[in-house]
Amino acid sequence: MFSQTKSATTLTSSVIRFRNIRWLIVGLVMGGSIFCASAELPEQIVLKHLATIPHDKHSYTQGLLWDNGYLYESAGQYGESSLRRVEPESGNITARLDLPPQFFAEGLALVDDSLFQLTWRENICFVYDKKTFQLKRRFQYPGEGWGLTYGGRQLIMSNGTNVLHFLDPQTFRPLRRVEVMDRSKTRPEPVRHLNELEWIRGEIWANVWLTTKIVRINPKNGNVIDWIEMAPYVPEEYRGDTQDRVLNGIAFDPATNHVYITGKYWDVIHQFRLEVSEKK
Ligand SMILES: [Ca+2]
Repeated sequence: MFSQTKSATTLTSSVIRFRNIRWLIVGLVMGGSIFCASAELPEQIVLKHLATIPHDKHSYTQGLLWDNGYLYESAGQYGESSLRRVEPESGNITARLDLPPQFFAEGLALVDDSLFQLTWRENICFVYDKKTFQLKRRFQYPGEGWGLTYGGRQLIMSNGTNVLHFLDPQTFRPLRRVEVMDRSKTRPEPVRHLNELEWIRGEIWANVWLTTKIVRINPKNGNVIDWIEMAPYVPEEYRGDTQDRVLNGIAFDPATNHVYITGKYWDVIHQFRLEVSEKK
């Protein structure tokens, strides 16, 4: 069952259309809401907290996505890695495939009826049938696999650096890459340790490893659009854990604009509604 929160809390941030100019974000924290403003703000977003869903605290979440009434999850660690279908109302796992112990599962993306699951240092992406979890094929790639999402035409993959690779889902061949840079600083800074990814309304949202922040990225040029501070939603007992139980896992349902956020070994998934409005 969903447990409704007594008072809705909102996270507010802003969409900025880039023209390679510097911009400014001013953040204010007032009464449980985070407000951001910038020099160019055609619209702003609000993440309104709706519910808290149970999550398997034995799942080292490395990938999360939403499809047709279910969450799909990739859980990592050697000897613990799996692919799961999760019923969001209850948190129950309705399908599960355990990987052989030599594989450390990572990011997860859905292309049509195929689930793509990365591995960390095994250089293999497994492709499964969405319904049966039957292995259909596998791809090899160089380097580490961290996060994965699908932008409608291309897969987007992170590898722990500040580089995102755009891949052909038919061949897994790299098509292009962008470097993710935060240009709000006096000197532009690379955003390293990009981890779990989610394609949301033409943007890439990414967890940043070992932080409580989600970064919103412009897929065209890699520029940071904005940051979302999720610290208020990190379970109290996990705060200060700088190794394992960190924020990781973003899923989006475009039909309802619901955003699902969790972390590794967390016992909760937070459900938000993404609201977009013109800047006043
Ligand atoms: Ca995701």
